[in-house]
Amino acid sequence: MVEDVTDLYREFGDERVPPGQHESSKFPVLSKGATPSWTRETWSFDVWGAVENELTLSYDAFRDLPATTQRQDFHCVTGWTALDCEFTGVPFPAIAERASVHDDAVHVLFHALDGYTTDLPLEDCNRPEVLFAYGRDGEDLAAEHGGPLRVVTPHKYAYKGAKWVDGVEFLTEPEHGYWEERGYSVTADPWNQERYG
Ligand SMILES: Nc1nc2c(c(=O)[nH]1)N[C@H]1C(S)=C(S)[C@@H](COP(=O)(O)O)O[C@H]1N2
Ligand SMILES: [Mo]
Repeated sequence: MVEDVTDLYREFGDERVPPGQHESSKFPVLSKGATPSWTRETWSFDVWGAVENELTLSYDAFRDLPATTQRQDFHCVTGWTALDCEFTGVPFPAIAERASVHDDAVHVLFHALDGYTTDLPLEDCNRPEVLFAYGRDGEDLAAEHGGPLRVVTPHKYAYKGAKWVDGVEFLTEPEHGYWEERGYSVTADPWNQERYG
């Protein structure tokens, strides 16, 4: 069953396609560098920082977690929006709950295999539409789009969605990721055009 969450824009604005964005019929690839390699045997998903239970999940253990499939929109800060993307994966709140996040955690830093990082306030992550996604349109996520695992953030510009994600760090003070250190917005609300910090 596919859950349609494309109406989440109503929380943020009147238009499904945020201001200054144009609808793209394609789903382009945007990476700061090369697609990293990985192996199923050595890959692990780690959760650490301000948590009661640090997690290390193997590829198979991650794929065994309860998953959901959602229809979502995808907004790149460079101006294109891809509507109706179908992602399958594990919601952020399920991971946070499993790790038992400390009460004083306020921020999250995502880590990826290519060295990319991105950060968000915890309250912006703790929503069911933020997925650790391993599937798109019924197939395993393509390597260039972040396979084996990526984050998707339909309520934020897509640079918040780390491709090749393999780690999540819970923080008691904000720390900034790759683009955020280079002047991009920490909160990145597309309907408020929060492109730059
Ligand atoms: N690890 C990693 N994640 C990343 C990036 C990256 O360079 N490395 N680029 C970001 C940007 S700017 C965008 S728009 C989306 C693009 O996702 P796509 O290539 O699947 O369209 O991934 C985001 N996640
Ligand atoms: Mo982007």
